[in-house]
Amino acid sequence: MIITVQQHLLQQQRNVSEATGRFTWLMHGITLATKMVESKIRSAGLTNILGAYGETNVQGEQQQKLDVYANQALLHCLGLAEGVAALVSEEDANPITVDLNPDNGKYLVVFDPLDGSSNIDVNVNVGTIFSVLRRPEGTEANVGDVANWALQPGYKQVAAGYVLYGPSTILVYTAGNGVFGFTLDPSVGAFVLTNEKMCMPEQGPYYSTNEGNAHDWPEVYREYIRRITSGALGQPYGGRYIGSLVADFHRTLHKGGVFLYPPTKKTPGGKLRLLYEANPLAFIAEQAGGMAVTETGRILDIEPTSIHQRTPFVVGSMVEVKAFKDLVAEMGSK
Ligand code: P6P
Repeated sequence: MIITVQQHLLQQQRNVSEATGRFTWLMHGITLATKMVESKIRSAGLTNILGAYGETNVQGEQQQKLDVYANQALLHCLGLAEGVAALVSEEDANPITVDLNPDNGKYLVVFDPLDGSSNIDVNVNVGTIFSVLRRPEGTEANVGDVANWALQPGYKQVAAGYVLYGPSTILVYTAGNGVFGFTLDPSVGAFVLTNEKMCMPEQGPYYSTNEGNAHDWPEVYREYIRRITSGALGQPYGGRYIGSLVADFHRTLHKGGVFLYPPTKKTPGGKLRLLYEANPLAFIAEQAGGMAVTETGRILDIEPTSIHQRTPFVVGSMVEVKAFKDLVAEMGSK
């Protein structure tokens, strides 16, 4: 007997007293948009949807055609969803307002429409990442304030999730009551529940990072990789790096281990974005029994100062991430 994501959300909604159905509508917007993206990705090699779009985004990155399509799909579907006040996209410099009426617009959705899109031309997994925030209490319908509404620490997220477009298309999300996994069943065109209460193993077999940057890392990161690969945590480690954040994270969630993107001289504040990459994945990691930190503390405690800000990112199993925190303390105390 299958349970679709819509049925799951309606069941969950019954357990949440103040749920008004707006959250369920919002999640419908996300699942519909990602099914549209999935359909485009599946036929990417056969239609003229691959390659560069010919413009750069606010990050200064060359937009791929599928980046633009995914962004438009999410803006369209979430723009129709009840309860959405505004949207923040990795592809757009400023937030997009939807319904600023305080009686209707209760949520902000922050998303990376298609992360890792540079991998599409070589047929490697890509993903959509999203984070749901409550509109701050007492905010007036003032367009100029909307960007500030999104500047909330990650522990305030209402929900977070991702869709991984791989051999199968999966949706993983949390609303603070555990992590749930769904698989798109093409025969019915619905995400069906395939993993209840996903848990990250306490320790795992892999470390995952771009070691091509190691010469540029702060010393503590080099020492950390030296230690875990020399057996300091009581076992050998294999290296796995796909270069597509959602795929590297999903493997870490399932198998355990650690993923890290340290600061480099080129990106001293880190490469990954706080609001729509690190925060949503950190929320999922913690809900699954893992951890997510920087050298200075918990990812979810960072007070954001701009909607596109970046952060160093160390996420994974309790054993590996705690070992990183202990090393930072050990080296910091030297
Ligand atoms: P690098 C993809 O461009 C991305 O934003 C993430 O998906 C991925 O984890 C990271 O960058 C890869 O970066 O510098 O290793 O190519």
